Amino acid sequence: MGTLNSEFEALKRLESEFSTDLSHCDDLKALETIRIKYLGKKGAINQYFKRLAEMPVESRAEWGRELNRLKNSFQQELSAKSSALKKQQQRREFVDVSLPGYHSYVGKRHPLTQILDDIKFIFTSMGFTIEEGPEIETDYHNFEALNLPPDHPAREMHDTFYLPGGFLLRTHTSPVQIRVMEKRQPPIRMIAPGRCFRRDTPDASHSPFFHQVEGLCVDENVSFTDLKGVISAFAKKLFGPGVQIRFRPSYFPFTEPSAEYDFSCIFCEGKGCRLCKGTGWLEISGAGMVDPEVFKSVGYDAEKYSGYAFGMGVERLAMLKYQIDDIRLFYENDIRFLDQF
Ligand code: 2NL
Repeated sequence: MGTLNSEFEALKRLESEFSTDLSHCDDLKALETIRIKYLGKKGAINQYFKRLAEMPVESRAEWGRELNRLKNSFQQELSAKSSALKKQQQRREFVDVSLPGYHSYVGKRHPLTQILDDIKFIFTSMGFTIEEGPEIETDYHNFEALNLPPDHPAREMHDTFYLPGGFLLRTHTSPVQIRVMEKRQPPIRMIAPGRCFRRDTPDASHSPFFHQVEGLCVDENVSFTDLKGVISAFAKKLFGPGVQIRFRPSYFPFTEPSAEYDFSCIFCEGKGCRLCKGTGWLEISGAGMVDPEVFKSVGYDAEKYSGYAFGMGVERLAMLKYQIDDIRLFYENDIRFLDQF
């Protein structure tokens, strides 16, 4: 046995080895191995106790005190570490693996955007361009250029939001077509999708704002037959190859002749149901041959050129396609509604 000092040195090394072992330990099983190594029957502390008898008598008391201090300190540290590890384990077990996981929500396009994208795709595939224009318009572009002079009774059809300075919120997207014709010579084949505004009190089928797509084709020798062909192709691409179309005579100041067009009911296929009110037909919108007065407004030669125009309501098409019975649902941004499309 060496000097007492070197024995105490050895205890210090043991103490620091113990703390290193403890700091590397991260589960209860490893902690038990450490306990056995230092405090077990054949552990380090007991080995030192056994050597007490070999000590010089005068040093035994001090040596014994020091060993007991170390033993108590090891015991305390082990039990503190043990409860810390137990707590950590409890926290881990708190995760209930039987619960359904969090799912990350995948966003979708708004149903109006979806149908608008379909409409744009169908018309661009047939050679139409997509044109846009301002929502705040002049009286001239919204009404006058479309053969609706200030005193025209047809203006009452549009309850208009008027703005200061002679401006208004466009009641349809026709002014976009006027602006395109002012700038460009035929041939023109375009659609004008966009938001429109009318002073309607909201109910299941009315909203003070809504979306419209208008189409316009101007060239030499454009006929009503071309209009029928384009509307028919559009109906079949949007709702399926079985869809029939029909035209009924009508009146608009900006077209002559004018017509309203219907699609055969996509729900009952023409047999008659609640959606088509038993008629077998769904009213879609209006169309016609561009009135020569409109060509005069934009400086086109009405003798040389002819053209057809048509309109359609985006909300109405979406309501038919997705069987939605209240137009207001489109604007409420209720995720329970939007999630269904
Ligand atoms: C409807 C359906 C329609 C047009 C819009 C139009 C545009 C120009 C010239 C001629 Cl620039 N027509 N658009 C034509 C027929 C119907 O909309 O029911 N409107 C009240």
